Amino acid sequence: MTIKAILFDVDGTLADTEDGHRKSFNKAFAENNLPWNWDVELYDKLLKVTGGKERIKYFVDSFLTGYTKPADFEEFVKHLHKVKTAHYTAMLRDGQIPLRPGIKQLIRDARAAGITLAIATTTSPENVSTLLEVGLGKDWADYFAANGCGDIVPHKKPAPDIYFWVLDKLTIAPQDCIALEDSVNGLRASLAAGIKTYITTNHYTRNQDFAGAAGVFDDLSDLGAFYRATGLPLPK
Ligand code: XBP
Ligand code: MG
Repeated sequence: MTIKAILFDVDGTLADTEDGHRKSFNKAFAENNLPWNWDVELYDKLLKVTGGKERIKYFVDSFLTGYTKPADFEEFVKHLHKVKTAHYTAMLRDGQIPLRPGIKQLIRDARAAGITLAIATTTSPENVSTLLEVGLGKDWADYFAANGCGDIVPHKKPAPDIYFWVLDKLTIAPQDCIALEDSVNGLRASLAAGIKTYITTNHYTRNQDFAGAAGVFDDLSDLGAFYRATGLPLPK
């Protein structure tokens, strides 16, 4: 297999973002006078559902008792999520969430080798652009031939929709790509789209079941090992 494209998940994969998301949700709740606080243990459970708005609704439906939803609940969730996104992107702009080890070099090496790069994530577009502008520079968008994110598809991961969207945009076959993911939800999405998938784990995903993955790494600090495992061309 000659790898023609690498499709990157964002949260947990390009950067260790989930605690930044968690703290930003909590700030949005506090500012809206909600006595909700997501600690690490609870957030681990809430990560079962991808997408920030979907996660808030899952929390309300499955973890709250005695809460009466306001009549405009959908709008309220959108508002909370907007406030959360403002806090999260401020953290990114402040440099609080760096790219994970090896990511910047992998992107540079793959680009130099003529491999197409793309984003396939559930997170919001402004989160992707801010993370990558800070991590890669103002010209970050030139690196990626497709930027699949947020609400552009009807079903978020573990549904394969975002991967199908990206494959379509790139007009490339799944057999010519690899995906880089960090979670079982991401893995289910990429495998369902027929894409060979490598995993880098993090605090929240370390103990998940990655059956079906082509390889599982703690991180990409040893890029040589990753290139040997994937068959990606080593830099000259
Ligand atoms: C990541 C997510 C995201 C973030 C929050 O999943 O589930 O929803 O937690 O982002 P994956 P938003 O890495 O599998 O794509 O609040 O912007 O939705
Ligand atoms: Mg992820």
